[in-house]
Amino acid sequence: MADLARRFAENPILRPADVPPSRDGLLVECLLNPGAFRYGGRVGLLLRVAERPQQMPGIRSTPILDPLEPSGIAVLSVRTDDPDLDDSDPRAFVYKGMKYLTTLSHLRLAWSDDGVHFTPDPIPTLVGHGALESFGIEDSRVCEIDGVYYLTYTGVSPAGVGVCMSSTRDWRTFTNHGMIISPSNKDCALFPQKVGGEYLCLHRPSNIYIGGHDIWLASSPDMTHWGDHRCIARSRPGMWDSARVGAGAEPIWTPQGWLAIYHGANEQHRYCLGALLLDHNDPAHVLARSIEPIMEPTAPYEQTGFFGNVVFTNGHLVDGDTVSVYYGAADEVICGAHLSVTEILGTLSAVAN
Ligand code: MAN
Repeated sequence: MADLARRFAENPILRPADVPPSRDGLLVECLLNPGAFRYGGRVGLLLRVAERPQQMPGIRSTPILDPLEPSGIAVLSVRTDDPDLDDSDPRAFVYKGMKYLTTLSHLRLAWSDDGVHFTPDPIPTLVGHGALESFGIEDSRVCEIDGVYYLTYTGVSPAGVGVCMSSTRDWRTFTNHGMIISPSNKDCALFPQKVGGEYLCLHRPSNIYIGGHDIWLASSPDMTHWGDHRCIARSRPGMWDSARVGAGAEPIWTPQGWLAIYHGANEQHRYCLGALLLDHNDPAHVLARSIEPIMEPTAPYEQTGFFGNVVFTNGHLVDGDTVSVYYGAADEVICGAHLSVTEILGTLSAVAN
């Protein structure tokens, strides 16, 4: 095993109890998968804050955004002995044939001077809006291009799971660009610069019939209209990333190519991190890929939690050879780890295209 991550001694760096709920009647159940960026000399994380009402014995209750409710939120409550309920996954349940999430997520800023000790804002930064985000917004990547920070995150609703985008220059006012890639799609990571005159992103469609949960590349003239879709990295039967793969944060420019850290899960929903090396000028060309994970859930806070055996990243900062990876552990707490770009590159194996 080649786990290259030097975990912060302070892990977990943020826990649910560190963040006040967005409103009375909700509890912060989990902190997950933050975007990471630098702004004004500080490090910012854009946390995913997952909330729900206090769970009563024998009842599963979950909040849903509903503009017709005076509070803006409806609560669906179902008895756990209801034969129409399938409650086997802590993250989602099926009731009368409809799928719901067990928590409602919003995005919230946390700030730090040293990249380790973070102070979360007391109120949400971005919450779901409209019919395509009624089950919340999740897992925001943050990519800065020419002074504009682009946030690509997952919008969840009964219509499916798609990629939504907002942008900001100052982290106070935000422009909402709506859903830029339709369901089923998530894990959208923009490249930090144009390649061949076009914006690029990695994204992850989910196919139920033929195909799977693989990483695709797309290009755009304007960041909102995406085309030239190409499947560049598939899940690999029998390996640690056999069931699904998805991009992490923005690919990192290195002299050898674009280094893209990604997550992969197996059929047991064990989430690890790996990496791809993509050609500078034609990133659809995968030069090399991890055989073994570069990071696996080995620490107790990664193995046990709201959903155990998960390390999941969509935020990192690069300083020379060091990548500070911010990640969600066991879908419950926020952690950090340092990895070396050189060490990651040294573990990748050439891919025949
Ligand atoms: C999915 C997403 C992530 C989550 C993982 C592990 O990929 O919902 O937000 O962290 O599953 O549960």
